[in-house]
Amino acid sequence: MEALLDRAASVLSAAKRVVVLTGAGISAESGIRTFRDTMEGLWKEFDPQTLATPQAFAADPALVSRWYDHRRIGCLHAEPNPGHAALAQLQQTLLGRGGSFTLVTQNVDRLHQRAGSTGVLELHGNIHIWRCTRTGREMPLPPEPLTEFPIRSPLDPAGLLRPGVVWFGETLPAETLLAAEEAASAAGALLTIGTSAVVYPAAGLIDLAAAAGATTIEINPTTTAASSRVDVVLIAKAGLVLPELLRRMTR
Ligand code: BJW
Repeated sequence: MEALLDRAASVLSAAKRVVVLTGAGISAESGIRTFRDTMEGLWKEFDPQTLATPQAFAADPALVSRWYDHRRIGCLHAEPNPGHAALAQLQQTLLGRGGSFTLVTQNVDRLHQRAGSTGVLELHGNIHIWRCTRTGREMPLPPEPLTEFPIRSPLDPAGLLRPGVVWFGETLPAETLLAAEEAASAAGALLTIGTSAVVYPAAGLIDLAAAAGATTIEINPTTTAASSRVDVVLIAKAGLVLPELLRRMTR
């Protein structure tokens, strides 16, 4: 582990352009369940992979919006953890050295921004802004849990509010995806953290960077679909290893 940490730190220090791709695992230590963890309590009989689809919303908008509202409130109550904080500091460190840094996240929780990261590319939208199914107009929800589902749109009597996230089968925000792909294609190093790397096109960014010659590093407590394709695998929790990586880069 020591040698791998040193190697990762020297790769990140030497790269002029660094791209970080995060997934649900980086927020696990903030108490937010990962996407492919089993749910608990009220929601344990529901499969997130079934609920996160336009088909589920069309079939049962009350159920799907209640689930997203429950998760939205969980995100509001969660706090960024040392992994989020280390990434915000890594951005400052690398920019201060004249390099470039792009943080691409699949997460919808906004914890990176709350930790101080800037310019975050949110591939799968975010859970705090909802939009009217009729007008497409977006709006934030109040900070307390809603009580009536589905949520009627205040903009159109025939419209509902849906979460501003990207469901399976929906396209990612085009400009955000393009910016992420351009950054990955120009990266000297790509660090993938806390993602099972099974959802595309996000997982494809790892291959895009590798094909362009970047050194790839993974942080995850278990091996993933990407582990056999990356150069350095750090089997560890993000909240423990990221501060240590940063310490080695700045000592
Ligand atoms: C820790 C930790 C700690 C724990 N520290 N780590 C190419 C091939 C095959 C399929 C496709 C393809 N291209 C497109 C597709 C179809 C589909 C897809 O990828 N399907 C695959 C699943 C088979 N993709 C799409 O539909 C995308 N749209 C699209 O491509 O449009 C064009 C198109 C349409 C139709 C056909 C073809 C093309 C849209 C994808 C949208 C994904 N949306 C979701 C829901 C968002 C809203 C919500 O949150 O509810 O995004 S699904 C879900 O998965 C969520 C996540 O962002 C995403 C990724 O999950 P993530 O982050 O990796 O979480 P987990 O739970 O899987 O993993 C957590 C990891 O953390 C684990 O590894 C743990 O070990 C680790 N961990 N503790 C570090 N402390």
